[in-house]
Amino acid sequence: MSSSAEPTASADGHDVTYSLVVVSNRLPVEIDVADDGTESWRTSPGGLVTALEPLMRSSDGAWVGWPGVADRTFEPFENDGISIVPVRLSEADLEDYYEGFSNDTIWPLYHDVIAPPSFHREWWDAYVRVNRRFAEAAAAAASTGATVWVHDYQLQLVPRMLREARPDLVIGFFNHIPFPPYGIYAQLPWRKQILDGLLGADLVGFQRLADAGNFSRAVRRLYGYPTRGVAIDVPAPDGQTRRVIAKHFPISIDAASYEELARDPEVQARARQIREDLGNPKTIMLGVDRLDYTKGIAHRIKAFGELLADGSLSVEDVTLVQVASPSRERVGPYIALRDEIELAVGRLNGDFSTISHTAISYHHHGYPREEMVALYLAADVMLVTALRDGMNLVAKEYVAVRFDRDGVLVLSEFAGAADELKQAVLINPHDIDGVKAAILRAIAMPRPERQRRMRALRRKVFDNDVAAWSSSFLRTLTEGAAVRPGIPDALVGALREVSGADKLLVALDFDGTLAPHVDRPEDARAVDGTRGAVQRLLDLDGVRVAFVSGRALVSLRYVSDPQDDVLLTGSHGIEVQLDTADIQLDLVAAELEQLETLNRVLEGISASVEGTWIERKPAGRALHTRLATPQAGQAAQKEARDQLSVLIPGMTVRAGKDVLEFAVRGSTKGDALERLREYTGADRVFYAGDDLTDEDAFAVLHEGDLGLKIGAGPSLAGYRVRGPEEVPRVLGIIADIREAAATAAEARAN
Ligand code: GDG
Repeated sequence: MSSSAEPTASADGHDVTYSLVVVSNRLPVEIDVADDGTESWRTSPGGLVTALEPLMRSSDGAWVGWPGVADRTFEPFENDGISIVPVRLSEADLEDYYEGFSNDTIWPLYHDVIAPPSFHREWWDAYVRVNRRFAEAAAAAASTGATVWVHDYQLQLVPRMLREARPDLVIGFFNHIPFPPYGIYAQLPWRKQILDGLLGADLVGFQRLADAGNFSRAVRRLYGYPTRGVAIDVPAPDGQTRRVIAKHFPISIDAASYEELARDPEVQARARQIREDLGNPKTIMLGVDRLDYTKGIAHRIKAFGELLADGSLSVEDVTLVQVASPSRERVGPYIALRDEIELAVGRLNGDFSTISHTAISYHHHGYPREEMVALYLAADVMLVTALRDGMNLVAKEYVAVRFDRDGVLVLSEFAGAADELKQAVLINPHDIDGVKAAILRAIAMPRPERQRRMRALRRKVFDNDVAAWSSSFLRTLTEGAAVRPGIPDALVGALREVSGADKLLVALDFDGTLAPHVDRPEDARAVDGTRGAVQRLLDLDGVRVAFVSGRALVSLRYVSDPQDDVLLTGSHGIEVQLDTADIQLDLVAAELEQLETLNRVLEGISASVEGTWIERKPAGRALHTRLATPQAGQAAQKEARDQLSVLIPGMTVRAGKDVLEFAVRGSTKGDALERLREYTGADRVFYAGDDLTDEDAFAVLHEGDLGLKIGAGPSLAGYRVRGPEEVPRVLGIIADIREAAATAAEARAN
């Protein structure tokens, strides 16, 4: 029997399935061949992996993708706590699906046809074939009702293929590159098939608002489906309509880890060394790009060359460092681009470099991340001149690294990042005079202005980091997905297993699990049938029932009106009542003082924002914002976070639905469940819960335990039902099974 935190194994014990499956062209690992020929896997660090790691590591997540070597078959394996499902690509697949259709048809088409896209029918056939292979691998890896998140332009047909094979799945797609305006998109001979592929998803995510708008317009033009705001109503085979959401989710980086690297003394020493090695110029300008025609590298070189030629700048004072990391080196336009750029660099250096000063320090290789960060630290001016770019993470990395609040970002308005990073010096890279003026302005910018802009930029990047990005995408995806009513067969089987325990603990969250959510917390009541089902369990030998809540225990007792034998834990485990008449709790003097500060700050905020109120908890306070406007609610929450992070650093903060909870003592429902397990001596646990705080409890379940998630949303729990109305039946099934077993045992004894 599978525990809820473990992947499920089929009868033959081989096929393992997962409740969260990420699908991308490349896996987050690459093969490392040692001198003696032995091979091992190495994690390739990227923002996406970092963002999804916590979810993936919980071991019910898997990553499906190509491992980076052609014509090799690898069995699924685990690397660094992440389950990896490799998809095989042949050399021919690579040429036609990857280099051809993905990088020489879709890539240029989606980037404003900066280079002319090539249309070849055999490339399209390969794209369909390989997309199907990815879809099949994902379908085989996904457990019933799993969430599958497909990434990027190489896999646009996967959502539809997956939906056809597995209508039970919740499917999300994120496009990392732009989605073009209809006038350009319409050139694609397979324009209807691609849209249909994407419409197989429940949620289609884009970098910019404009991209999502272009997609919806294309759907309207080519299919005529009604769209309103972010919603598109797509006809479904059953004659109903299925709602697809198309919305922008600007991607970001793991900003804190970049800042941490930048604060490393060795990295800082390296930054100083770089400046010295360049001959201590007054200004270092930096460009970091994959060598790609979308990045506007030639435009930047042209502008710099003209500034040197007209005497506005001199190589004694200013050096441009250009990292152009090798990319797609077998694709035609990229071969031509490399020649073009290197010719321009060579010419410019020939014209302007001196023996002691090089105009452009050009590097056609990839560097370790530490070196990139040292370069960002050394750069006074960062040049991002993309002609079209989905987001451009380099711009965000530069900002994250500059904890000294210095440095100037020159940023193309055609990069997605420009939507958020408005305090950069924004440019139109096609306007060479404009670029030249921006460079001069950046070089001469007074320090207070540099600092003011950098502070604002940093706020943006740190507020929306990659973890915020992925959780916002997944939340939107899973909240939109409906969970079917009824008790799935697989759940009945799992209940049978868990009910076989000698000592069984049935631990139940209250709000959202036994009782539907209501506006006023004091009005919450368990659904009909709950009390009777709980009583049946209490009457059984070897079964204990506990309520596990985030509410203060008195409040839990009031709303749940529990039978005497029910064990209670409140305030996420800070308060307990285990077969005693009284609630147990202890706080030390320092914690009481912090509690007072907390109270004062929140009362100040709540008094000034209508629709917010404070809930008192024994070891903390919760700021509720449900009745405020979304903007005011968010602003109030942010204000509370900001003030309290300074006044009481290290305090536990927990975000729920329209509520922000602060606690002077960290404790989770996971802690509560551990304590209950120990107290009852249970050898198996059944836990049911509905929200994020219940995930802490699911995370501490053991092999053989059962986690039941109530409602939609990403979860570590292995099973799911629609809402509290199903829970009495689930409890009834446990009671039925144990009663039947007891009767059978009695019969045997007689
Ligand atoms: C696509 C979209 C979107 C580059 N050279 C080295 C190196 N890099 C790292 C950078 C950055 C990443 O590669 C490049 O990301 P970008 O966002 O700038 O651009 P694309 O590769 O085109 O990415 C883009 C992105 O997807 C995410 O959605 O933003 O618009 O085109 O992290 O630092 N890293 C190391 N050495 C190098 O030499 N270590």
